[in-house]
Amino acid sequence: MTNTLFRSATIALAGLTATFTLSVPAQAAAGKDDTATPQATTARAAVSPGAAITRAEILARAQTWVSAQVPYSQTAYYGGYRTDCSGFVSMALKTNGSYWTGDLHQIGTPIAFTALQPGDYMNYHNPADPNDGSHVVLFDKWVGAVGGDFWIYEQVKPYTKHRKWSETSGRVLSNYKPMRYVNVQGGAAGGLAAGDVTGDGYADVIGRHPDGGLLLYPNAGAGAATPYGPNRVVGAGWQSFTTIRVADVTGDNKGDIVAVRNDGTLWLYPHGGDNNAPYSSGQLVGSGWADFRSVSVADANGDGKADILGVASDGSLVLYAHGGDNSAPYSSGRTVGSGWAGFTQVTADDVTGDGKADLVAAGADGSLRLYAHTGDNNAPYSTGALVGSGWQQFDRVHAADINGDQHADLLATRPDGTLWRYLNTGDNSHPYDSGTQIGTGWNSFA
Ligand SMILES: [Ca+2]
Ligand SMILES: [Ca+2]
Ligand SMILES: [Ca+2]
Ligand SMILES: [Ca+2]
Repeated sequence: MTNTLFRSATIALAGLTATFTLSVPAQAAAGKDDTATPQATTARAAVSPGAAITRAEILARAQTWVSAQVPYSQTAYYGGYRTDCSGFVSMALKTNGSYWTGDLHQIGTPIAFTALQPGDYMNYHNPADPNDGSHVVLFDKWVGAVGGDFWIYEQVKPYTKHRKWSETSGRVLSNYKPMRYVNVQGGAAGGLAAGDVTGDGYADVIGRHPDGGLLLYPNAGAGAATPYGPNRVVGAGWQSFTTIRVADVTGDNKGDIVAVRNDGTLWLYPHGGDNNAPYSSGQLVGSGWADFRSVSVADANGDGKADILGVASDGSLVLYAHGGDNSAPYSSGRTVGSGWAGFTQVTADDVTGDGKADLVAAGADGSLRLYAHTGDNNAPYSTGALVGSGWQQFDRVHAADINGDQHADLLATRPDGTLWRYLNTGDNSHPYDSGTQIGTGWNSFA
């Protein structure tokens, strides 16, 4: 059953294989990945850090150069940034001007290698001869265990790459200093999920602490001004999962957990029936999921069982409809869209109230778009309607029905840890109200 899943991921990876085969001889044969722009001989404009930026936005910006296949050059510019390794990282961080490997440390805090999170960077500057080996890469995520192989974005010849560190050559990892951009805000996206765990029709929240502890915040129910108050611990050891989502997979109206582990395996933890200890055992239901940039779980086709909508690295939107068998629900996927890599947030739930999940996506420019289900399960998402702006201030956005009217609301966190609720007004052309802060301290989940 997992073969089809694996094949789907392999297809996407095959594209990467073809591109880095071209690049390796060009940039690594001499053991020099890249060369920095010499500061002493080149007049440089003043540079400074940019505004606060979320990790999701950094990665989305990096992806735009991958998608555009921006050619490597130390003298050319693209979108205002120099098209070498350090200009690329400057672009992703949205700094004012292009830094080089010799001063990128001025806008970063040194961190431990094992502390790397999406959007951090690894800088190697060789002061003796900046043209000899100096390079900088943007950290994406771990391939498997923390501290092992990892995915990077980087600007190399012939053009921008998204690949694993193991797919480079001639590099010495110890030369690279892990850094955290001074203006990066907020946590990684995977450790927060919203969905009705308890089966009362009101969406609850699941949060995962970096130490692996899993907390359930049951929704206080009808009319609650602050629905997420007291919590309880419902699990431990969840730190190996990169993405945790809650939706009813099994069709019993109680939210199950669908989670992607850092080795790319997909796991289903069905709600066992006890709301105090709902997720006691999980089952392996897929592999090859590390390739997905985002994974949303919601009932797309209205059969009462949650499906998966994944955005692959190449920006394609892939729908894995629940096949009916709860022991192997997601055996085959099909592409139902393209160009989704540019969104910083993608979340799915039934916004319009027709029983079929819609997609809500935020762009790096802060625009919020609603892709309402067309009603055609073969082509469920066609065009997005602009339904909001300013959403770049949120590092996580989740669609879920908070107030029990069967129209999905939005739950969002800001990098400062505040939690915000945007209630669905019922008007599908302007579905969300102006938002209310309903909590603090939510940046502790990552
Ligand atoms: Ca509930
Ligand atoms: Ca269930
Ligand atoms: Ca379904
Ligand atoms: Ca609602």
